[in-house]
Amino acid sequence: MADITLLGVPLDCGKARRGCLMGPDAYRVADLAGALAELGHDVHDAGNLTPAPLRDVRGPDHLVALPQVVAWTEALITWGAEATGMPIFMGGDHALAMGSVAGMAARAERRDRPLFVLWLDAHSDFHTPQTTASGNLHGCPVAYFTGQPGFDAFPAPPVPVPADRVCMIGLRSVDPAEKDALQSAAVATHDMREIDETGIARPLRSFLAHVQSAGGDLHVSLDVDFLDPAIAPAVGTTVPGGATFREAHLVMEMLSEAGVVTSLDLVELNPALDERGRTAALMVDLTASLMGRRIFDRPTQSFGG
Ligand code: 4U7
Ligand code: MN
Ligand code: MN
Ligand code: MN
Repeated sequence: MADITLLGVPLDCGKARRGCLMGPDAYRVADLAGALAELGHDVHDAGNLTPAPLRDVRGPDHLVALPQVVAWTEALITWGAEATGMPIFMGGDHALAMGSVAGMAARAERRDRPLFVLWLDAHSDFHTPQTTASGNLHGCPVAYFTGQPGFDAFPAPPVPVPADRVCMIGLRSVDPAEKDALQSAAVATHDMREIDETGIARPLRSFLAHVQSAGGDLHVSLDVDFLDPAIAPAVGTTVPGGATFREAHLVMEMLSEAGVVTSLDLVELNPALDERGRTAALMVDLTASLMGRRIFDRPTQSFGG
């Protein structure tokens, strides 16, 4: 059974529309801790993280809340590098993944294991401060933690994650600049067009085989907008055509059976946009599937590297 630490990260400055700061409490109200404890895990709620002191940092003028996002990134890297067991980062918007992933990469290096990242999102979040048109830093974390240039205002990621250890599933909104950048990067990108044709299990199975054969740690970053808005309305950036209820659960069940997941982000939940807590409840149920809730029991699976 896992030693799970829930960390609230009420970061709400990766974009203009507010609400994600209520995410950690929405997960507490939906009893994420209870759902995981019921599966036999040891669960500890570490409360909410506080950002580092604001520094006078400079960057392109159109960036939203740059000093604040830098301050959160610093605090997350410090916290993550020292974390033990299985951290679950309860967001907060996706800008928190700059620090959660960079921190987990630092921890993985200390354990002498390569860190892999599964990015479950409608968006590729591969902008740099120079390419983002919106100025919203929640659209930039993957470029940051893979060590793309242009993040001078930020602490350098202690251990950049090589792009070929990142797998994106669920894509259906990729901006032209991101498309260009992804073309010359080694990130594995699986859009909804591919999922429609091959099913969601195929790309996931081959990624999990890769992680298993490398003996890696796996960080999963779950953006609410990975899910179809019909089942997950509580997000500011809905894009139609997302993962269905069963596709999402299948991903979580396969991840659980692979036995490689070592940390998780739950991001972009905006409780102000929810309908009677249904999105928060779905995110809790998906996390429970990831942590071993089953229809019928199944053994740990080798996905054949
Ligand atoms: B999220 C966007 F333009 N690409 O840069 C941008 F479409 O964390 C969206 O995945 C970013 O929700 C979405 O603002 C960030 C936009
Ligand atoms: Mn995202
Ligand atoms: Mn998204
Ligand atoms: Mn979003």
